[in-house]
Amino acid sequence: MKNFKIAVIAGDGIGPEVIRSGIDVLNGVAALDKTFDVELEHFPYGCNYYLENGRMMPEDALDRLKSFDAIYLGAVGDPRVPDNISLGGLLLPIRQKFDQYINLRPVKLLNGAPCPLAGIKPSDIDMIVVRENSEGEYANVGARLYQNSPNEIALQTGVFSRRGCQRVIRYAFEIARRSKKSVTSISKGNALAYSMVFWDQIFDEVRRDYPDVETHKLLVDAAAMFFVKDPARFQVVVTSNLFGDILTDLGAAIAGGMGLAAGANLNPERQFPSMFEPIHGSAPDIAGRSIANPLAAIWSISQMLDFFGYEQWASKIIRAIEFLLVDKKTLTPDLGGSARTSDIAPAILTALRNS
Ligand code: GGG
Repeated sequence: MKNFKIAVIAGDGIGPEVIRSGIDVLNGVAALDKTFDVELEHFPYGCNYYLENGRMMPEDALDRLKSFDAIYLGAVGDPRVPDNISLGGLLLPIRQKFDQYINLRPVKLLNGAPCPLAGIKPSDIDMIVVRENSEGEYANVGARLYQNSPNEIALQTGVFSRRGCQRVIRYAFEIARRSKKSVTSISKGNALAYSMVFWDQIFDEVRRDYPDVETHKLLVDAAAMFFVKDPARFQVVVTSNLFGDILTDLGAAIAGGMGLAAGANLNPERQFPSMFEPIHGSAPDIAGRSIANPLAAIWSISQMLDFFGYEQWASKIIRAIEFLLVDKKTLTPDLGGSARTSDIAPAILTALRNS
């Protein structure tokens, strides 16, 4: 029997509620599969931890997390804590220190999911966004000078290394080659003459190794427009940290909402644990009301199982989510239903048992 050790950081706001549903699905799948088991350890890191201890997680947190097979993260953010502290004290250091340089975010309109765009069918929105996840605009290099004076200056530098750009672009090409899809690189070389011209150059270099893969290049502003006007043109998308963050929220908006958007932070070499999360934040306005939609958290369990090599369970979970969306009987209020958060995992497990 294979045993997977999962570190759970439920985090803030609706994080603990949605993570509970994801864990129920994971345990349920393990019970149905019978060839693997999961061992969970909960870590109380997040904004409450910060308010008590002055930091988002203890100094040795990364050492503690290092030996796990995966990290399952809920949400980070609390109105009582500045956003740069909550993100910069937990999510970003985990991604960077564990070299989770790939952020895989599916933007896929499932059958039954709401779409605000007219005349769109599910097959028109089916892309995978490969976001650079370890450097770029989120490297957090910069300075504040002459603070609180009229001459005050803030500097924020992007970090784009040859190795960092090459490996994420190559990863996108490998997905595209395997799945016989096109790759679209999204950058902003016309305005960002150092970082993004460099990104474009690396993209051109890497694509020479993949003559079999159709490629496209777009400026990020045009890409944002096409996400809305013609999402069918995108299949595999590769882009920088900041652009990927923004475009995948737009992607969520066209593909069912934030309650259906999942992300995998991968260290493909498996030298460190990878981390799986719903991409939404902590939604403090609805926390504790049992109305949060846990489908994104459940989708991220599908990504975790896929990464562990259980591709069939990964697809079955997506089909079970799709069943709930089409059936409409067990959906949370954001999707037009009246189910509670805790109703969703049992419905997913019933759909899995019937599949
Ligand atoms: N689900 C984790 C979470 O709370 N994410 C909020 C966020 O601000 N994420 C930014 C990012 O993914 O870079």
